[in-house]
Amino acid sequence: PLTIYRKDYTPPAFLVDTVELGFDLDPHRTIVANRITMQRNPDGTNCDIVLHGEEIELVQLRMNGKVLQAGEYSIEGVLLTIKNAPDQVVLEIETVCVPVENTTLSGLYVSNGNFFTQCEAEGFRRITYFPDRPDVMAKYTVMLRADKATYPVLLSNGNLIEEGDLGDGRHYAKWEDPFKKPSYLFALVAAKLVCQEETYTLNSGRDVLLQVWVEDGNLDKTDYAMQSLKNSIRWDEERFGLELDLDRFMIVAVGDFNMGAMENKGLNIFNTKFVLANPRVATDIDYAGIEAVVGHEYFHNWTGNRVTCRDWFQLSLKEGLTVFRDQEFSADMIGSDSGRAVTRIDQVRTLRQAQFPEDAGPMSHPVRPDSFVEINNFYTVTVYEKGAEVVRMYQTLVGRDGFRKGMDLYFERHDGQAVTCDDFRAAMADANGRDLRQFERWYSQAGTPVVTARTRYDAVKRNFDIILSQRSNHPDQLPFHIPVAVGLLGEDGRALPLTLDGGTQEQGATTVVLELTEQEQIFRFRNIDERPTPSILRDFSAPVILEYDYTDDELLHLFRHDSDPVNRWEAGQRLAMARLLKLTAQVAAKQDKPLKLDTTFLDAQRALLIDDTLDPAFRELALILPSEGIIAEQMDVVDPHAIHTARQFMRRTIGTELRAELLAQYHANQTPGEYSPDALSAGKRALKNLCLSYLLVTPDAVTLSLAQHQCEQAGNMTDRFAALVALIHSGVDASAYLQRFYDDFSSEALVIDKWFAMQAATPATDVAAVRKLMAHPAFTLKNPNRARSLLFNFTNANPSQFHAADGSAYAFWAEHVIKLDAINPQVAARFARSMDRWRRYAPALQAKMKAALEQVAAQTKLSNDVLEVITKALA
Ligand code: B3K
Ligand code: ZN
Repeated sequence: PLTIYRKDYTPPAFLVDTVELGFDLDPHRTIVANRITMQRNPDGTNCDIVLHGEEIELVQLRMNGKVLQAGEYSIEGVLLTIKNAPDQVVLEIETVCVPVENTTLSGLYVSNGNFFTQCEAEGFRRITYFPDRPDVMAKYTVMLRADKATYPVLLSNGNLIEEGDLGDGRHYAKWEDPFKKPSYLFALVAAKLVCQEETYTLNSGRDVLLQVWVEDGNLDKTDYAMQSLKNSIRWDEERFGLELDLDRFMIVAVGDFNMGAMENKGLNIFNTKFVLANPRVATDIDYAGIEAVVGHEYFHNWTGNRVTCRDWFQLSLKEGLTVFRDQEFSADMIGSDSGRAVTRIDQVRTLRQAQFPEDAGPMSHPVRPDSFVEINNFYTVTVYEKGAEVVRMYQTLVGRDGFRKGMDLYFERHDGQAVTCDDFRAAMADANGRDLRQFERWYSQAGTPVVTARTRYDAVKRNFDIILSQRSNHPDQLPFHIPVAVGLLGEDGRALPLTLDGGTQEQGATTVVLELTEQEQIFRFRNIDERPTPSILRDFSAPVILEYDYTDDELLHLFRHDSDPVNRWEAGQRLAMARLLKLTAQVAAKQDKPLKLDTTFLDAQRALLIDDTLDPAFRELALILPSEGIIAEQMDVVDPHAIHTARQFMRRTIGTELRAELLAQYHANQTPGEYSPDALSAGKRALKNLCLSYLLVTPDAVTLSLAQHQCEQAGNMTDRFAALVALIHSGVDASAYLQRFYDDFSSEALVIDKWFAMQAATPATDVAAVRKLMAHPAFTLKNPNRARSLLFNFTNANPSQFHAADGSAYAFWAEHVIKLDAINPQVAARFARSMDRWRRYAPALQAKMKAALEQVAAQTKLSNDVLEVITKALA
């Protein structure tokens, strides 16, 4: 397959002014008429008209009114080329596609009998021939025609300008988008749907129509999405001065969708998972996901749509920035500092769980990649979440106000344009008078930098030095520009006021941001009366691995007193990790000595658990042990079974040693009364349910009946789900509860996904049990949510079974990568990545993983998507 390189970018030879699309929608044969007006690009370097097209049948092509004959154009692969075209061109293109056969869910497809589109990144070419690249921005008019009874709702981008009947049972709707956009933001929906709608008044006084479209029967699940949309609109006005530019904004939910949602101009299309919620079917995590994704897609309207990407290598320009914006939105919606910290800790967990491994594995790539085979493989945690960290670092370096100035300048310069990550960095630098040239390396250099800290205290001169150095695993990399936020704690736990030598911090500041730009630098704090405990990388101020030789006592001190909640949590994670690694080594060495957990650690956990001055949500996070995946990342040779045994031992010990306190907190954190997804209530439920899960590691009559009672009586999905998960993880027979859950929710697809997911992730579920679940009538590989819930959860969230010694789960993986690839290459390629870290496992497992990878590689009919992932894994 062909590799595309960033360095090969050339501007388009022709620019498009207007696009008029006509659709005669039929699931078996949709006819698309496309009229494009284009003109030669004065900045173009090539001279031919180049259009993309894929899986569509060309019926007729006319240029400036004249039908082009074979020979007057050429089609090679996905490219249609017209040589020697005049400077002004009107193209009229008629094509046919077959939506009902489109299982890739890219382009125009059918889901539950309704039509939807997904065009990012390169799906528009599956609808019509077009210069399908984001730097070609045009105005679109769209005419939709379809059977009225089957597809009563006809939607596209922008404003509805005309609708009516065509006779013969068909009707039409004409839509016009007043804004120029790249083709990847085109969308249409033709469906039988209903909507919740509302007129909303912007700060400026202008009224806009907001709609959330769902299938009939789901209108009782749209309130939270609508509320989140209104909150998003208000937040973007207040925080960034950005107003909704359309008179109408629509969200449409679809059950078959490759990702979370899509920011099509004025017509966001969403995975049902990120729209539908009521207390009966959705958990607190689902509610938080809806708020974040509704916000994310809405914020794209400015960061992505009004200002878009020049090419797909710049994807993080819109995604990193928009993730950062949705993170800030969610944090601001909670409001309190402690709530904000909880969202930050969640972000750090995601980075460590998913992004650090990606950056250390075969798919490692810079935030702005240099090459790809299939762009859909680069919608990654690196581009999204690390990209968001990169944006966050600007804010850390120039401050909140400085960041706003940078954003203002970015829009002032680039509204209506397709630009690059360099353009964004230049706006930040210029608006703040800062030199951010070195900062470019965050975009160009892959991998997670390691920052090592050493300290020395001079009691006579009262100086405390922090010596920071940086290194990377890539030999030829240059030093990064790293903001390292630091605080110092006195012996009594107080935050010491800081005087940094040569610094400009405010009088009395207790956190300062050190800027590490060289390989090694010394930072000196003056007037320090006692040897302090350093709190380094506060608020996780950079996406790095921090090495510092903390003693247990220092970590315990930080765990008790650090005023920075992220580092307070981090100290607990370090304490736990040290123990987990020791226990894992002991299990792996098969020593006869019984495993032991020290009382120091248990006492620290206990003290935190019962500290009512702390946010329940924070306590919950601080009590969760690092995941098996995160532990694996710390080991040179991964032994998943030893990790599992060690972690289970720790969980069991916490459960038994802290039994009384866990029970007390379980009862103290009940949330009686009507369900509310607010952060405080959700935090209480999270803590309560964590207590329950610890108590159920070794269940007894009392704890078992608590879980059973909660399962039977819970008034919301969060509690019911948590109780059932605790039961099935406890080892007792929970089949009756599982069956009851299934029966109660058999008509709620998203809940059935949970039913599959919770079973897939249970350590008792082996590959044979997964195969049995796949035979269940409710299972299908064709629906991405369903496939993810069972298959992905098994390979990614059930490591002790995925790595079964006989390699049977690897063979299962290979079989289903191949099966999924024949249906949906994007989903298959994601699934293929479960094997990314294969080289790190013990030799016996590694050999079996390699054999499974080779089995997939040997297939002749692989998609580019899967081929790229497998080739890189084996390289
Ligand atoms: N921009 C879309 C992702 C499109 C996926 C292409 N395979 C969702 C988002 O980030 O908002
Ligand atoms: Zn996005």
